[in-house]
Amino acid sequence: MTKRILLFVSCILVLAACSNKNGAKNTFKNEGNPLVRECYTADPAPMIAPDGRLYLFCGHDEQFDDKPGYEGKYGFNITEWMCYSTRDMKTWTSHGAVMKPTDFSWAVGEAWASQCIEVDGKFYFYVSTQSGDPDCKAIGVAVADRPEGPYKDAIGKALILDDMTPNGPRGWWNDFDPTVMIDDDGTPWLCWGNGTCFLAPLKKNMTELAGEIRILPMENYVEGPWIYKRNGHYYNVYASMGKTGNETISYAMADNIEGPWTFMGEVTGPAKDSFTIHPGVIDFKGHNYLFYHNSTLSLEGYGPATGRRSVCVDELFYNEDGSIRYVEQTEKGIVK
Ligand code: FUB
Repeated sequence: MTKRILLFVSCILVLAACSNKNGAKNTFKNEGNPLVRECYTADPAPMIAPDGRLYLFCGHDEQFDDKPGYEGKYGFNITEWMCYSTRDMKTWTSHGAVMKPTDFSWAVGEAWASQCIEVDGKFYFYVSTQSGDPDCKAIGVAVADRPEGPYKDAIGKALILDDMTPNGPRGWWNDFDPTVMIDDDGTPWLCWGNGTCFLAPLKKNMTELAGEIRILPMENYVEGPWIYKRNGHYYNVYASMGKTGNETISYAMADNIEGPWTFMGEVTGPAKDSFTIHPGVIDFKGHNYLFYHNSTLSLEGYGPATGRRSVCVDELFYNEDGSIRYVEQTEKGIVK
């Protein structure tokens, strides 16, 4: 009985650590991987804000099957998106939860992968959630004046719905994991997809499609695309299927965002104890970083699980020709 009460109290503490909405300001030191240890976190999406801070958005993993009210499916239970920030990659501030799927009037389901981008002083937050049950994955967009929110639904409906794309290998699971970039000519591009990698231009308002949805053929593609441009090359870093049956991270490069894309190989292997891995690549203060998640953290008696992942970061290096060197996932991370 005492054991049960202790487990329940621990569980509440783990949840409380991450669930302060807008205004929570805990700080913590980067002590190696996993980077975030106050609660379970997944699907990292880094962004540099005009204030010079790196903001990190991620989902709050809460797979506590033995906890009353547990509603997770597929081993996940992700009820909110979290935000962290840093000036130096050493000291981090937790801004708590910035949004929940229920903040979108039309959405049901969980807080899957997201990405935030700043345009003209506004922060556009693209998220994966569901538009209906079961499994009609969808992409929403919210907007805020500050990176840590408060965010509100920008259009009052889904930006991408499952009936806008052909049902590829994953059927109604096609439309999630958004990534956004602004091209040199000012065109914003939205890329997303599970099983199929989709690409579409956005209008300058960031909240409407400006053209047809294209399919980007990507070798060994599973999900979690992360697109960006560096020194004239386009990159798509994405979750691929590894030889062990767990996801790895691969990448492709192109001279034109619409293709053709050349498969370049693996960026890193499977994440420890996790079926999924999800990339977020960023250049910050002269260093390049690969954010990803693994499942090595044990918090309050809960060990590794599909839905108890933790955000990690390791340094990423480019070769002279722009190709990416293989990234070893380390426990030390970027701590010197
Ligand atoms: O976290 C839920 C889903 O798992 C994400 O949307 C995928 O990228 C995978 O990490």
